[in-house]
Amino acid sequence: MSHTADALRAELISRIGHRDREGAVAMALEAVRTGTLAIPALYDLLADLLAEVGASWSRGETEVWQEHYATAVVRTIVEACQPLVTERAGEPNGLTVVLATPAEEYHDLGVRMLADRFVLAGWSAHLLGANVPLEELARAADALMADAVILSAYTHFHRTTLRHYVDALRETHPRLRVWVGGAAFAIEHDGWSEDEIVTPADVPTLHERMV
Ligand code: B12
Repeated sequence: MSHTADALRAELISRIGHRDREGAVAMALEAVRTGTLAIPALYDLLADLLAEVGASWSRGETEVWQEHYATAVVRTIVEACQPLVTERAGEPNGLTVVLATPAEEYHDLGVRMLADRFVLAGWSAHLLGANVPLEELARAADALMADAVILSAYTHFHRTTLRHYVDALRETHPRLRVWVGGAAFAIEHDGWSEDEIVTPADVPTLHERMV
């Protein structure tokens, strides 16, 4: 992480610690507006920040409500970036992606950030959010004429559900590309092919895989 990002992360942690929600949001938006930090770099920083808050909870140094508070501030920052994402959207590539997490997976902040990364890369992105039943996802993919579906999982436990979603979609929608990612795949990819798993860094060039 760059020196600027390091300094901003430390300042954001401090503001969140002092319950200065408005200050934290203003500071993050200012960094993006002035070009100090690109939107994807801000999102990487925010993901790191939450991982740090989570680790601090594991060590018994942070309470659950404080973790929730930090998550709520981060979500506000991401939502507040919306007009800037629209302003900076990539040249439209004519492709549409639908993003969701599977049933019982409530960690959807990562996939929320990912939707913006797709917009910045020129895709039309439709976010369905967390805990989406397979049948509803399939209906959305049809209605929105999706070229690709992105599924996210934080915990290893949800990989079984993801496997079922991917296999089922492949059967009913053979022309749809289905990619998975998220913290559940951070350590190993057992049972998954390299072609099925993507990372945020892949997003700017994913359209090249659509041919
Ligand atoms: C916020 C949070 C919650 C919130 C989620 C709110 C929401 N709407 O997202 C709530 C309160 C709901 C929650 C609930 C639970 N949580 Co929780 N939670 C967290 C926390 C603090 C932050 C997670 C987060 O949003 N990170 C930031 C995002 C941006 O990171 P990310 O998801 O990894 O996404 C990045 C990349 O992975 C990538 N990405 C994500 N998806 C995808 C997909 C693709 C295709 C690609 C390319 C990339 C990609 O994009 C992002 C970077 O830009 C973590 C702490 C930690 N250490 O991370 C615990 C944590 C994840 N939770 C945990 C647990 C255990 C739970 C609960 C079981 C708690 C409980 N007992 O009820 C429940 C489970 C609920 C469920 N069934 O899903 C554990 C998971 C342990 C594990 N690995 O198995 C953690 C690690 C806490 C801990 N230290 O134990 N949680």
